[in-house]
Amino acid sequence: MSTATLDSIKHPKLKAWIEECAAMCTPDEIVVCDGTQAEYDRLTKLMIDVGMATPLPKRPGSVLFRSDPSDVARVEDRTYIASKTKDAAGPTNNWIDPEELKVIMRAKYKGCMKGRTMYVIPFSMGPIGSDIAKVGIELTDSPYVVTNMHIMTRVGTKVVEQLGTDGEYIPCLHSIGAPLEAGQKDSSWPCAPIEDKYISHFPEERLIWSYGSGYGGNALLGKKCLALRIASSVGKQEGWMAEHMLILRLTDPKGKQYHIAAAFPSACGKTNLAMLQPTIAGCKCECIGDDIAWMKVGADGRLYAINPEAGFFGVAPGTSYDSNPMAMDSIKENAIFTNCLLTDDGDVWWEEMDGEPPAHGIDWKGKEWTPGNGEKGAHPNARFTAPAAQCPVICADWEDPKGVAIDIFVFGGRRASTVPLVAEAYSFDHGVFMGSTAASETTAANIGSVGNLRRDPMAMLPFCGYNMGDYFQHWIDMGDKLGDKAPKCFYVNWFRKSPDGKWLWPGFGDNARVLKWMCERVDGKVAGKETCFGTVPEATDIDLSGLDVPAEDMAELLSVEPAVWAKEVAGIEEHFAKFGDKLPARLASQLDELKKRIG
Ligand code: GTP
Ligand code: SPV
Ligand code: MN
Repeated sequence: MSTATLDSIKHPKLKAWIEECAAMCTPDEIVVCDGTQAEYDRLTKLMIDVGMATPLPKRPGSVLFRSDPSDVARVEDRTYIASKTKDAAGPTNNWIDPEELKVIMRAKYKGCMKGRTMYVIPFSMGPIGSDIAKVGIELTDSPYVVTNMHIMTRVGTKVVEQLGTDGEYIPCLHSIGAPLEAGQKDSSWPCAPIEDKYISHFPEERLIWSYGSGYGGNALLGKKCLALRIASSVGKQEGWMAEHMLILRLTDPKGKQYHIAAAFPSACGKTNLAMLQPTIAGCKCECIGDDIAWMKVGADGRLYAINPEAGFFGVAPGTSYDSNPMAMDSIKENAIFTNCLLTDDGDVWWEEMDGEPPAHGIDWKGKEWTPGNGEKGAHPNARFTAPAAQCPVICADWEDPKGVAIDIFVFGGRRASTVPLVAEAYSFDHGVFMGSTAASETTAANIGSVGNLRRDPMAMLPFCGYNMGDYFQHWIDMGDKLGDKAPKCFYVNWFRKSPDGKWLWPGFGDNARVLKWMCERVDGKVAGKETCFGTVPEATDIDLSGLDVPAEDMAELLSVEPAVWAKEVAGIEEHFAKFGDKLPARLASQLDELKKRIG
Protein backbone atom coordinates (compact mmCIF):
# COMPACT_ATOMS: atom_id res chain seq x y z
CA MET A 1 0.00 0.00 0.00
CA SER A 2 1.18 3.49 -0.74
CA THR A 3 1.76 6.14 1.85
CA ALA A 4 1.46 9.65 0.56
CA THR A 5 4.43 11.94 1.00
CA LEU A 6 4.59 15.69 1.34
CA ASP A 7 4.47 16.04 -2.46
CA SER A 8 0.74 15.34 -2.28
CA ILE A 9 0.22 18.68 -0.50
CA LYS A 10 -0.43 21.54 -2.89
CA HIS A 11 -0.93 24.22 -0.24
CA PRO A 12 2.37 26.15 0.02
CA LYS A 13 1.74 27.59 3.49
CA LEU A 14 0.74 24.20 4.89
CA LYS A 15 3.69 22.49 3.25
CA ALA A 16 6.08 25.09 4.64
CA TRP A 17 4.66 24.64 8.15
CA ILE A 18 5.03 20.86 7.98
CA GLU A 19 8.59 21.23 6.73
CA GLU A 20 9.41 23.69 9.50
CA CYS A 21 8.03 21.31 12.15
CA ALA A 22 9.86 18.37 10.60
CA ALA A 23 13.13 20.34 10.64
CA MET A 24 12.59 20.99 14.36
CA CYS A 25 11.35 17.52 15.40
CA THR A 26 13.54 15.51 12.97
CA PRO A 27 11.34 12.47 12.39
CA ASP A 28 12.84 9.59 10.37
CA GLU A 29 9.92 9.70 7.98
CA ILE A 30 6.82 11.77 7.14
CA VAL A 31 3.53 10.11 6.21
CA VAL A 32 0.48 12.06 5.05
CA CYS A 33 -2.63 10.24 6.25
CA ASP A 34 -5.38 9.43 3.78
CA GLY A 35 -8.04 8.40 6.31
CA THR A 36 -8.74 5.04 4.64
CA GLN A 37 -9.64 1.80 6.36
CA ALA A 38 -6.45 0.33 4.89
CA GLU A 39 -4.42 2.99 6.68
CA TYR A 40 -6.28 2.32 9.94
CA ASP A 41 -5.69 -1.42 9.61
CA ARG A 42 -2.02 -0.97 8.72
CA LEU A 43 -1.34 1.22 11.75
CA THR A 44 -3.33 -1.02 14.06
CA LYS A 45 -1.35 -4.04 12.89
CA LEU A 46 1.89 -2.13 13.34
CA MET A 47 0.94 -1.36 16.95
CA ILE A 48 -0.09 -4.96 17.60
CA ASP A 49 3.18 -6.23 16.10
CA VAL A 50 5.33 -4.07 18.39
CA GLY A 51 3.26 -4.97 21.47
CA MET A 52 1.61 -1.57 22.01
CA ALA A 53 -1.88 -2.88 21.27
CA THR A 54 -3.65 -6.13 22.15
CA PRO A 55 -6.25 -7.47 19.71
CA LEU A 56 -9.62 -8.37 21.22
CA PRO A 57 -11.03 -11.48 19.51
CA LYS A 58 -14.40 -10.94 21.22
CA ARG A 59 -14.78 -7.54 19.54
CA PRO A 60 -13.94 -7.65 15.83
CA GLY A 61 -11.61 -4.89 14.67
CA SER A 62 -10.96 -3.76 18.24
CA VAL A 63 -7.80 -3.38 20.30
CA LEU A 64 -6.75 -2.55 23.85
CA PHE A 65 -4.00 -0.14 24.89
CA ARG A 66 -2.45 0.33 28.33
CA SER A 67 -1.04 3.77 28.88
CA ASP A 68 1.89 4.67 31.05
CA PRO A 69 0.54 4.99 34.64
CA SER A 70 1.62 8.64 34.63
CA ASP A 71 -0.33 9.42 31.45
CA VAL A 72 -3.95 8.56 32.19
CA ALA A 73 -5.97 11.78 31.80
CA ARG A 74 -5.95 15.41 30.82
CA VAL A 75 -3.39 17.54 32.66
CA GLU A 76 -5.07 20.84 33.53
CA ASP A 77 -2.04 22.05 35.50
CA ARG A 78 0.07 21.75 32.36
CA THR A 79 -2.49 23.25 29.96
CA TYR A 80 -1.78 26.82 28.84
CA ILE A 81 -3.60 29.65 27.14
CA ALA A 82 -0.70 31.65 25.76
CA SER A 83 -2.49 34.78 24.62
CA LYS A 84 -0.52 38.01 24.19
CA THR A 85 -1.72 39.34 27.54
CA LYS A 86 -2.53 37.57 30.80
CA ASP A 87 -5.80 39.44 30.92
CA ALA A 88 -6.92 37.86 27.63
CA ALA A 89 -6.48 34.38 29.20
CA GLY A 90 -8.24 35.53 32.36
CA PRO A 91 -8.17 34.37 35.97
CA THR A 92 -9.15 30.74 35.36
CA ASN A 93 -6.48 29.76 32.82
CA ASN A 94 -2.75 29.07 33.13
CA TRP A 95 -1.03 31.81 31.20
CA ILE A 96 2.52 32.18 29.90
CA ASP A 97 3.82 34.76 27.49
CA PRO A 98 3.58 33.10 24.05
CA GLU A 99 7.14 33.91 23.02
CA GLU A 100 8.53 32.63 26.31
CA LEU A 101 6.49 29.44 26.00
CA LYS A 102 7.65 28.90 22.44
CA VAL A 103 11.28 29.12 23.53
CA ILE A 104 10.64 26.45 26.19
CA MET A 105 8.69 24.22 23.84
CA ARG A 106 11.02 24.56 20.86
CA ALA A 107 13.80 23.20 23.05
CA LYS A 108 11.59 20.21 23.88
CA TYR A 109 10.49 19.68 20.28
CA LYS A 110 14.10 19.75 19.05
CA GLY A 111 14.82 16.23 17.80
CA CYS A 112 11.80 14.84 19.69
CA MET A 113 10.60 12.64 16.82
CA LYS A 114 13.97 11.00 16.24
CA GLY A 115 13.50 7.32 15.42
CA ARG A 116 9.80 7.87 14.77
CA THR A 117 7.41 8.69 11.94
CA MET A 118 5.66 12.05 11.74
CA TYR A 119 2.08 11.53 10.64
CA VAL A 120 0.27 14.42 8.99
CA ILE A 121 -3.44 14.14 9.84
CA PRO A 122 -5.76 16.36 7.80
CA PHE A 123 -9.08 16.44 9.66
CA SER A 124 -12.39 18.23 9.61
CA MET A 125 -14.35 19.09 12.72
CA GLY A 126 -17.92 18.92 11.46
CA PRO A 127 -19.13 17.47 8.17
CA ILE A 128 -16.62 18.26 5.40
CA GLY A 129 -17.76 21.38 3.58
CA SER A 130 -20.35 22.48 6.20
CA ASP A 131 -20.06 26.22 6.79
CA ILE A 132 -19.82 25.56 10.53
CA ALA A 133 -17.00 23.00 10.06
CA LYS A 134 -13.30 23.79 10.56
CA VAL A 135 -10.21 22.09 9.20
CA GLY A 136 -7.25 21.15 11.37
CA ILE A 137 -3.93 19.56 10.51
CA GLU A 138 -2.38 17.53 13.30
CA LEU A 139 1.25 16.47 13.09
CA THR A 140 1.95 13.63 15.51
CA ASP A 141 4.51 10.92 16.20
CA SER A 142 1.88 8.66 17.76
CA PRO A 143 0.16 6.02 15.61
CA TYR A 144 -2.37 5.65 18.48
CA VAL A 145 -3.33 9.28 17.94
CA VAL A 146 -3.78 8.62 14.21
CA THR A 147 -6.19 5.71 14.67
CA ASN A 148 -8.13 7.56 17.37
CA MET A 149 -8.36 10.66 15.17
CA HIS A 150 -9.70 8.43 12.37
CA ILE A 151 -12.64 7.60 14.65
CA MET A 152 -13.10 10.93 16.43
CA THR A 153 -12.86 13.25 13.41
CA ARG A 154 -13.22 13.11 9.63
CA VAL A 155 -9.70 12.39 8.37
CA GLY A 156 -8.53 12.16 4.82
CA THR A 157 -7.62 13.25 1.36
CA LYS A 158 -10.98 15.01 0.94
CA VAL A 159 -9.96 17.47 3.64
CA VAL A 160 -6.74 18.30 1.78
CA GLU A 161 -8.72 18.73 -1.45
CA GLN A 162 -11.15 21.02 0.33
CA LEU A 163 -8.24 23.18 1.54
CA GLY A 164 -7.03 23.68 -2.01
CA THR A 165 -3.95 25.88 -2.30
CA ASP A 166 -4.88 28.54 0.21
CA GLY A 167 -7.70 27.29 2.47
CA GLU A 168 -7.73 28.03 6.19
CA TYR A 169 -6.65 25.40 8.68
CA ILE A 170 -5.70 25.24 12.36
CA PRO A 171 -2.18 23.88 12.81
CA CYS A 172 -1.86 21.36 15.66
CA LEU A 173 1.60 20.05 16.50
CA HIS A 174 1.77 17.01 18.79
CA SER A 175 4.62 14.90 20.06
CA ILE A 176 4.66 12.27 22.77
CA GLY A 177 8.08 13.64 23.66
CA ALA A 178 10.02 10.38 23.56
CA PRO A 179 12.69 10.25 20.85
CA LEU A 180 14.02 6.80 20.10
CA GLU A 181 17.75 6.25 19.80
CA ALA A 182 19.03 3.68 17.30
CA GLY A 183 18.72 0.22 18.84
CA GLN A 184 16.70 1.51 21.82
CA LYS A 185 13.73 -0.67 22.75
CA ASP A 186 10.50 1.30 22.63
CA SER A 187 8.11 1.22 25.56
CA SER A 188 4.50 0.23 24.99
CA TRP A 189 3.30 3.78 25.82
CA PRO A 190 6.14 6.23 25.32
CA CYS A 191 5.56 9.70 26.79
CA ALA A 192 7.38 12.44 28.71
CA PRO A 193 7.33 12.91 32.50
CA ILE A 194 4.55 15.08 33.87
CA GLU A 195 6.75 18.14 34.42
CA ASP A 196 7.76 18.11 30.75
CA LYS A 197 4.21 17.97 29.42
CA TYR A 198 2.76 21.09 27.79
CA ILE A 199 -0.70 21.42 26.26
CA SER A 200 -0.46 24.88 24.75
CA HIS A 201 -2.83 27.15 22.88
CA PHE A 202 -1.98 30.36 21.05
CA PRO A 203 -5.46 31.81 20.47
CA GLU A 204 -4.43 34.90 18.47
CA GLU A 205 -2.50 32.70 16.04
CA ARG A 206 -5.06 29.88 16.24
CA LEU A 207 -2.23 27.47 16.89
CA ILE A 208 -1.93 24.38 19.14
CA TRP A 209 1.30 22.87 20.44
CA SER A 210 1.10 19.75 22.58
CA TYR A 211 4.09 17.90 24.00
CA GLY A 212 4.69 14.92 26.24
CA SER A 213 1.33 13.14 26.57
CA GLY A 214 -0.34 10.56 24.37
CA TYR A 215 -3.67 10.47 26.24
CA GLY A 216 -7.12 11.70 25.22
CA GLY A 217 -7.69 15.42 25.17
CA ASN A 218 -3.94 16.07 25.59
CA ALA A 219 -3.16 14.38 22.29
CA LEU A 220 -6.29 14.10 20.13
CA LEU A 221 -6.01 17.78 19.36
CA GLY A 222 -9.28 18.15 17.42
CA LYS A 223 -11.27 17.62 20.61
CA LYS A 224 -10.66 19.88 23.60
CA CYS A 225 -7.79 21.91 22.13
CA LEU A 226 -9.36 22.81 18.79
CA ALA A 227 -13.09 22.24 19.15
CA LEU A 228 -13.29 23.90 22.57
CA ARG A 229 -10.32 26.09 23.55
CA ILE A 230 -9.48 27.56 20.13
CA ALA A 231 -13.06 27.39 18.84
CA SER A 232 -14.49 29.15 21.92
CA SER A 233 -12.14 32.03 21.28
CA VAL A 234 -12.96 32.12 17.54
CA GLY A 235 -16.67 31.88 18.40
CA LYS A 236 -16.42 34.90 20.69
CA GLN A 237 -14.87 36.92 17.86
CA GLU A 238 -17.28 35.67 15.19
CA GLY A 239 -20.48 35.61 17.25
CA TRP A 240 -21.07 31.87 17.71
CA MET A 241 -20.56 29.36 20.51
CA ALA A 242 -18.35 26.32 21.10
CA GLU A 243 -19.59 24.49 24.19
CA HIS A 244 -18.83 21.35 26.21
CA MET A 245 -22.31 20.01 25.53
CA LEU A 246 -24.03 16.85 24.40
CA ILE A 247 -26.86 17.24 21.89
CA LEU A 248 -29.95 15.04 21.86
CA ARG A 249 -33.37 14.94 20.21
CA LEU A 250 -36.41 14.04 22.28
CA THR A 251 -39.57 13.18 20.34
CA ASP A 252 -42.81 13.22 22.34
CA PRO A 253 -45.78 10.86 21.79
CA LYS A 254 -47.34 13.37 19.36
CA GLY A 255 -44.15 13.45 17.29
CA LYS A 256 -43.04 16.89 18.44
CA GLN A 257 -39.25 17.22 18.50
CA TYR A 258 -37.21 18.99 21.15
CA HIS A 259 -33.47 19.48 20.84
CA ILE A 260 -31.55 19.61 24.10
CA ALA A 261 -27.93 20.68 24.63
CA ALA A 262 -26.48 19.89 28.04
CA ALA A 263 -23.21 20.97 29.67
CA PHE A 264 -21.91 18.76 32.47
CA PRO A 265 -18.27 18.64 33.57
CA SER A 266 -16.02 15.77 32.49
CA ALA A 267 -17.22 12.38 33.75
CA CYS A 268 -20.53 13.84 34.95
CA GLY A 269 -22.95 12.13 32.57
CA LYS A 270 -22.92 13.69 29.07
CA THR A 271 -22.33 10.45 27.15
CA ASN A 272 -24.95 8.70 29.26
CA LEU A 273 -27.60 11.37 28.76
CA ALA A 274 -26.77 11.69 25.06
CA MET A 275 -27.71 8.04 24.50
CA LEU A 276 -30.36 7.57 27.14
CA GLN A 277 -33.15 5.11 26.65
CA PRO A 278 -36.25 6.54 28.33
CA THR A 279 -37.85 4.32 30.95
CA ILE A 280 -41.19 6.05 30.36
CA ALA A 281 -43.53 5.14 27.54
CA GLY A 282 -44.03 7.39 24.56
CA CYS A 283 -40.95 9.53 24.46
CA LYS A 284 -38.05 8.68 22.20
CA CYS A 285 -34.48 9.97 22.49
CA GLU A 286 -31.79 10.04 19.80
CA CYS A 287 -28.14 11.03 20.05
CA ILE A 288 -26.57 13.82 17.98
CA GLY A 289 -23.38 14.33 19.98
CA ASP A 290 -21.97 13.38 23.37
CA ASP A 291 -19.35 16.00 24.23
CA ILE A 292 -19.14 19.15 22.11
CA ALA A 293 -21.63 21.47 20.41
CA TRP A 294 -20.86 24.26 17.94
CA MET A 295 -23.79 26.63 17.68
CA LYS A 296 -24.66 29.48 15.32
CA VAL A 297 -27.71 31.69 14.92
CA GLY A 298 -29.62 30.60 11.81
CA ALA A 299 -31.51 32.71 9.26
CA ASP A 300 -34.70 32.18 11.30
CA GLY A 301 -33.07 33.65 14.39
CA ARG A 302 -32.87 30.33 16.23
CA LEU A 303 -29.71 28.71 17.56
CA TYR A 304 -28.47 25.76 15.45
CA ALA A 305 -26.05 23.16 16.82
CA ILE A 306 -23.74 20.66 15.16
CA ASN A 307 -21.59 17.98 16.71
CA PRO A 308 -18.08 18.69 15.38
CA GLU A 309 -16.90 15.18 16.26
CA ALA A 310 -17.40 11.84 14.50
CA GLY A 311 -16.89 9.46 17.41
CA PHE A 312 -17.22 8.97 21.14
CA PHE A 313 -14.28 9.02 23.56
CA GLY A 314 -16.29 7.75 26.49
CA VAL A 315 -15.61 6.86 30.11
CA ALA A 316 -15.61 3.04 30.37
CA PRO A 317 -16.08 2.36 34.11
CA GLY A 318 -19.75 2.46 35.01
CA THR A 319 -20.83 1.78 31.42
CA SER A 320 -23.04 -1.32 31.27
CA TYR A 321 -26.15 -2.72 29.58
CA ASP A 322 -27.94 -1.60 32.69
CA SER A 323 -26.71 2.02 32.70
CA ASN A 324 -25.97 2.76 29.03
CA PRO A 325 -26.99 -0.05 26.64
CA MET A 326 -26.57 2.16 23.57
CA ALA A 327 -22.94 2.83 24.44
CA MET A 328 -22.42 -0.91 24.99
CA ASP A 329 -23.86 -1.61 21.55
CA SER A 330 -21.67 1.12 20.01
CA ILE A 331 -18.47 -0.62 21.16
CA LYS A 332 -19.08 -4.18 19.99
CA GLU A 333 -16.61 -3.78 17.13
CA ASN A 334 -14.16 -1.34 15.52
CA ALA A 335 -13.42 0.24 18.88
CA ILE A 336 -10.25 1.25 20.69
CA PHE A 337 -10.06 0.64 24.43
CA THR A 338 -7.55 2.35 26.69
CA ASN A 339 -6.72 1.29 30.25
CA CYS A 340 -9.42 -1.35 30.59
CA LEU A 341 -8.90 -4.82 32.07
CA LEU A 342 -8.11 -7.64 29.62
CA THR A 343 -10.05 -10.85 30.28
CA ASP A 344 -8.62 -14.32 29.70
CA ASP A 345 -10.99 -14.88 26.78
CA GLY A 346 -9.80 -11.78 24.91
CA ASP A 347 -12.37 -9.22 25.92
CA VAL A 348 -12.29 -6.04 27.97
CA TRP A 349 -13.85 -5.46 31.37
CA TRP A 350 -14.21 -2.57 33.76
CA GLU A 351 -15.77 -1.86 37.13
CA GLU A 352 -19.56 -1.97 37.15
CA MET A 353 -19.86 -3.73 33.79
CA ASP A 354 -22.84 -6.13 33.75
CA GLY A 355 -22.74 -9.43 35.62
CA GLU A 356 -20.00 -10.90 37.76
CA PRO A 357 -16.44 -9.64 37.39
CA PRO A 358 -14.14 -12.11 35.60
CA ALA A 359 -12.35 -14.57 37.88
CA HIS A 360 -9.00 -13.46 36.49
CA GLY A 361 -7.58 -10.91 34.08
CA ILE A 362 -4.75 -8.49 33.33
CA ASP A 363 -5.38 -5.08 34.86
CA TRP A 364 -4.77 -1.69 33.24
CA LYS A 365 -1.22 -1.68 34.58
CA GLY A 366 -0.52 -5.02 32.87
CA LYS A 367 -0.56 -6.99 36.15
CA GLU A 368 -2.39 -10.19 37.06
CA TRP A 369 -5.75 -9.32 38.57
CA THR A 370 -8.39 -11.19 40.56
CA PRO A 371 -11.56 -9.73 42.06
CA GLY A 372 -10.90 -8.37 45.51
CA ASN A 373 -7.10 -8.19 45.12
CA GLY A 374 -7.35 -4.57 46.18
CA GLU A 375 -6.60 -3.11 42.72
CA LYS A 376 -8.96 -1.64 40.17
CA GLY A 377 -9.17 -3.71 36.99
CA ALA A 378 -9.65 -0.61 34.84
CA HIS A 379 -8.38 2.90 35.53
CA PRO A 380 -11.27 5.19 36.61
CA ASN A 381 -10.60 7.27 33.47
CA ALA A 382 -10.33 4.21 31.17
CA ARG A 383 -11.98 5.08 27.85
CA PHE A 384 -13.48 3.62 24.70
CA THR A 385 -13.17 5.23 21.28
CA ALA A 386 -15.97 4.29 18.89
CA PRO A 387 -17.50 5.65 15.68
CA ALA A 388 -20.69 7.64 16.38
CA ALA A 389 -22.29 5.92 13.38
CA GLN A 390 -22.19 2.63 15.36
CA CYS A 391 -24.58 3.98 17.99
CA PRO A 392 -27.99 2.32 17.47
CA VAL A 393 -29.76 5.56 18.49
CA ILE A 394 -27.65 7.96 16.46
CA CYS A 395 -30.07 10.51 15.01
CA ALA A 396 -30.61 10.36 11.24
CA ASP A 397 -29.79 14.10 11.16
CA TRP A 398 -26.59 13.94 13.21
CA GLU A 399 -24.45 14.96 10.21
CA ASP A 400 -26.86 17.55 8.83
CA PRO A 401 -24.51 20.44 8.04
CA LYS A 402 -27.05 23.04 9.12
CA GLY A 403 -27.46 21.47 12.56
CA VAL A 404 -30.52 21.23 14.80
CA ALA A 405 -32.37 24.13 16.46
CA ILE A 406 -31.79 24.03 20.22
CA ASP A 407 -34.88 24.40 22.44
CA ILE A 408 -33.35 23.69 25.83
CA PHE A 409 -30.02 24.32 27.53
CA VAL A 410 -29.17 22.23 30.57
CA PHE A 411 -26.34 22.90 33.03
CA GLY A 412 -25.31 20.61 35.81
CA GLY A 413 -22.69 18.88 37.88
CA ARG A 414 -22.09 16.43 40.68
CA ARG A 415 -23.44 17.73 43.96
CA ALA A 416 -24.05 15.39 46.89
CA SER A 417 -26.24 18.08 48.51
CA THR A 418 -27.71 21.59 48.09
CA VAL A 419 -28.76 21.42 44.42
CA PRO A 420 -32.15 19.88 43.54
CA LEU A 421 -32.75 17.26 40.86
CA VAL A 422 -33.91 19.95 38.45
CA ALA A 423 -34.74 23.65 38.32
CA GLU A 424 -35.81 25.98 35.55
CA ALA A 425 -34.22 29.40 35.22
CA TYR A 426 -36.48 32.46 35.50
CA SER A 427 -34.96 34.06 32.37
CA PHE A 428 -32.07 33.57 29.95
CA ASP A 429 -29.91 35.85 32.11
CA HIS A 430 -30.80 33.74 35.13
CA GLY A 431 -29.85 30.65 33.09
CA VAL A 432 -26.47 32.21 32.34
CA PHE A 433 -26.14 32.91 36.06
CA MET A 434 -26.92 29.26 36.86
CA GLY A 435 -24.38 28.08 34.28
CA SER A 436 -21.73 30.56 35.39
CA THR A 437 -22.01 29.44 39.02
CA ALA A 438 -22.22 25.68 38.30
CA ALA A 439 -20.15 23.68 40.75
CA SER A 440 -19.17 20.04 40.67
CA GLU A 441 -17.09 17.50 42.55
CA THR A 442 -13.89 16.80 40.59
CA THR A 443 -13.47 13.48 38.73
CA ALA A 444 -10.71 11.24 37.35
CA ALA A 445 -10.95 12.88 33.89
CA ASN A 446 -8.16 15.23 34.98
CA ILE A 447 -4.97 14.30 36.82
CA GLY A 448 -5.44 15.71 40.33
CA SER A 449 -7.53 15.08 43.39
CA VAL A 450 -11.02 13.64 42.95
CA GLY A 451 -14.18 14.68 44.82
CA ASN A 452 -13.36 18.33 45.62
CA LEU A 453 -16.11 20.83 44.95
CA ARG A 454 -15.08 23.43 42.39
CA ARG A 455 -16.88 26.05 40.31
CA ASP A 456 -16.92 24.85 36.72
CA PRO A 457 -18.89 27.45 34.75
CA MET A 458 -20.86 25.87 31.89
CA ALA A 459 -18.50 22.84 32.36
CA MET A 460 -15.95 25.01 30.51
CA LEU A 461 -13.44 25.73 33.29
CA PRO A 462 -10.71 23.60 31.65
CA PHE A 463 -11.82 24.40 28.09
CA CYS A 464 -12.48 28.13 27.72
CA GLY A 465 -9.75 29.59 25.53
CA TYR A 466 -10.05 33.19 26.77
CA ASN A 467 -11.06 35.32 29.74
CA MET A 468 -14.04 33.68 31.36
CA GLY A 469 -15.49 37.07 32.31
CA ASP A 470 -15.66 37.87 28.59
CA TYR A 471 -17.11 34.41 28.02
CA PHE A 472 -19.97 35.17 30.44
CA GLN A 473 -20.62 38.41 28.56
CA HIS A 474 -20.64 36.44 25.28
CA TRP A 475 -23.38 34.21 26.68
CA ILE A 476 -25.42 37.27 27.68
CA ASP A 477 -24.88 38.84 24.24
CA MET A 478 -26.00 35.63 22.53
CA GLY A 479 -29.15 35.67 24.67
CA ASP A 480 -29.85 39.26 23.59
CA LYS A 481 -29.31 38.34 19.95
CA LEU A 482 -31.64 35.34 20.22
CA GLY A 483 -34.30 37.25 22.17
CA ASP A 484 -37.49 35.23 22.59
CA LYS A 485 -35.97 32.48 20.41
CA ALA A 486 -33.29 31.76 23.01
CA PRO A 487 -33.34 28.22 24.43
CA LYS A 488 -34.96 27.84 27.86
CA CYS A 489 -32.41 27.11 30.57
CA PHE A 490 -32.48 24.39 33.24
CA TYR A 491 -30.11 23.02 35.85
CA VAL A 492 -29.94 19.36 36.88
CA ASN A 493 -28.20 17.27 39.52
CA TRP A 494 -28.40 13.49 39.11
CA PHE A 495 -25.92 13.02 41.94
CA ARG A 496 -27.68 14.08 45.16
CA LYS A 497 -26.99 11.64 47.98
CA SER A 498 -28.75 10.57 51.16
CA PRO A 499 -26.95 11.17 54.48
CA ASP A 500 -25.74 7.55 54.31
CA GLY A 501 -24.15 8.15 50.91
CA LYS A 502 -26.65 6.48 48.52
CA TRP A 503 -27.80 8.05 45.23
CA LEU A 504 -31.28 9.44 45.83
CA TRP A 505 -32.16 9.43 42.11
CA PRO A 506 -31.86 6.28 39.93
CA GLY A 507 -30.42 8.33 37.03
CA PHE A 508 -29.60 7.05 33.52
CA GLY A 509 -32.80 6.09 31.58
CA ASP A 510 -34.93 7.56 34.36
CA ASN A 511 -33.43 10.97 33.60
CA ALA A 512 -35.93 11.03 30.71
CA ARG A 513 -38.58 11.79 33.36
CA VAL A 514 -36.77 15.03 34.08
CA LEU A 515 -36.34 15.83 30.37
CA LYS A 516 -40.07 15.28 29.91
CA TRP A 517 -40.83 17.84 32.64
CA MET A 518 -38.52 20.32 30.87
CA CYS A 519 -40.29 19.85 27.53
CA GLU A 520 -43.66 20.29 29.21
CA ARG A 521 -42.41 23.45 30.87
CA VAL A 522 -41.31 24.81 27.50
CA ASP A 523 -44.86 24.23 26.27
CA GLY A 524 -46.38 25.69 29.45
CA LYS A 525 -48.15 22.41 30.19
CA VAL A 526 -46.90 21.63 33.69
CA ALA A 527 -46.48 23.42 36.98
CA GLY A 528 -43.56 23.92 39.29
CA LYS A 529 -42.92 25.92 42.42
CA GLU A 530 -40.75 28.98 42.69
CA THR A 531 -37.71 28.60 44.93
CA CYS A 532 -34.70 30.81 45.50
CA PHE A 533 -32.72 28.65 43.04
CA GLY A 534 -35.33 28.46 40.26
CA THR A 535 -38.64 26.80 39.40
CA VAL A 536 -38.57 23.28 40.82
CA PRO A 537 -41.23 20.63 40.17
CA GLU A 538 -43.35 19.15 42.93
CA ALA A 539 -43.06 15.35 42.92
CA THR A 540 -46.50 15.23 41.29
CA ASP A 541 -45.30 17.35 38.35
CA ILE A 542 -42.83 14.67 37.23
CA ASP A 543 -43.89 11.44 35.52
CA LEU A 544 -42.86 8.88 38.14
CA SER A 545 -44.96 6.02 36.74
CA GLY A 546 -43.39 2.64 37.37
CA LEU A 547 -40.69 4.11 39.59
CA ASP A 548 -40.47 3.37 43.28
CA VAL A 549 -38.40 6.19 44.69
CA PRO A 550 -39.68 6.68 48.27
CA ALA A 551 -41.67 9.89 48.79
CA GLU A 552 -39.17 11.15 51.36
CA ASP A 553 -36.33 10.70 48.83
CA MET A 554 -38.30 12.64 46.22
CA ALA A 555 -38.88 15.38 48.79
CA GLU A 556 -35.16 15.51 49.53
CA LEU A 557 -34.29 15.50 45.81
CA LEU A 558 -36.58 18.45 45.13
CA SER A 559 -35.78 20.44 48.24
CA VAL A 560 -34.11 23.83 48.07
CA GLU A 561 -33.23 25.13 51.50
CA PRO A 562 -32.75 28.88 51.81
CA ALA A 563 -30.43 28.45 54.80
CA VAL A 564 -28.16 26.14 52.78
CA TRP A 565 -28.34 28.52 49.82
CA ALA A 566 -27.32 31.44 52.02
CA LYS A 567 -24.03 29.56 52.52
CA GLU A 568 -23.83 28.80 48.80
CA VAL A 569 -23.98 32.54 48.12
CA ALA A 570 -20.68 33.01 49.93
CA GLY A 571 -19.05 30.53 47.54
CA ILE A 572 -20.59 32.29 44.53
CA GLU A 573 -19.36 35.69 45.73
CA GLU A 574 -15.85 34.34 46.13
CA HIS A 575 -16.05 32.82 42.63
CA PHE A 576 -17.38 36.02 41.04
CA ALA A 577 -14.77 38.16 42.80
CA LYS A 578 -12.08 36.50 40.66
CA PHE A 579 -13.41 38.19 37.54
CA GLY A 580 -13.10 41.76 38.86
CA ASP A 581 -14.54 44.28 36.42
CA LYS A 582 -14.88 41.57 33.75
CA LEU A 583 -17.87 40.20 35.65
CA PRO A 584 -20.91 41.26 33.62
CA ALA A 585 -23.11 43.64 35.59
CA ARG A 586 -26.13 41.52 34.71
CA LEU A 587 -24.61 38.54 36.51
CA ALA A 588 -23.93 40.68 39.56
CA SER A 589 -27.60 41.70 39.54
CA GLN A 590 -28.65 38.05 39.18
CA LEU A 591 -26.69 37.38 42.37
CA ASP A 592 -28.59 40.22 44.07
CA GLU A 593 -31.85 38.68 42.92
CA LEU A 594 -30.82 35.31 44.36
CA LYS A 595 -30.00 36.96 47.70
CA LYS A 596 -33.40 38.69 47.72
CA ARG A 597 -35.16 35.38 47.04
CA ILE A 598 -33.25 33.73 49.88
CA GLY A 599 -34.50 36.60 52.07
P1 GTP B 1 -16.51 13.03 29.65
O1 GTP B 1 -16.37 12.07 28.53
O2 GTP B 1 -15.33 13.04 30.57
O3 GTP B 1 -16.84 14.41 29.20
O4 GTP B 1 -17.69 12.48 30.62
P2 GTP B 1 -19.27 12.52 30.45
O5 GTP B 1 -19.80 13.82 30.94
O6 GTP B 1 -19.65 12.10 29.10
O7 GTP B 1 -19.73 11.42 31.54
P3 GTP B 1 -20.30 9.95 31.32
O8 GTP B 1 -21.65 9.96 30.69
O9 GTP B 1 -19.26 9.12 30.67
O10 GTP B 1 -20.48 9.49 32.82
C1 GTP B 1 -19.40 9.47 33.73
C2 GTP B 1 -19.72 8.62 34.93
O11 GTP B 1 -20.92 9.09 35.55
C3 GTP B 1 -19.96 7.16 34.56
O12 GTP B 1 -19.33 6.35 35.51
C4 GTP B 1 -21.45 7.02 34.64
O13 GTP B 1 -21.84 5.72 34.97
C5 GTP B 1 -21.86 8.05 35.70
N1 GTP B 1 -23.22 8.56 35.44
C6 GTP B 1 -23.70 9.05 34.27
N2 GTP B 1 -25.00 9.39 34.37
C7 GTP B 1 -25.36 9.12 35.64
C8 GTP B 1 -26.60 9.24 36.35
O14 GTP B 1 -27.63 9.67 35.84
N3 GTP B 1 -26.57 8.86 37.67
C9 GTP B 1 -25.44 8.37 38.27
N4 GTP B 1 -25.51 8.03 39.55
N5 GTP B 1 -24.27 8.22 37.61
C10 GTP B 1 -24.23 8.59 36.33
C1 SPV C 1 -13.24 15.21 29.10
O1 SPV C 1 -12.39 15.16 30.01
O2 SPV C 1 -14.17 16.07 29.11
C2 SPV C 1 -13.21 14.24 28.00
C3 SPV C 1 -12.06 13.35 27.91
O3 SPV C 1 -14.11 14.25 27.16
S1 SPV C 1 -10.70 14.08 27.14
O4 SPV C 1 -10.85 13.93 25.70
O5 SPV C 1 -9.50 13.38 27.60
O6 SPV C 1 -10.65 15.48 27.45
MN1 MN D 1 -15.93 15.59 27.75
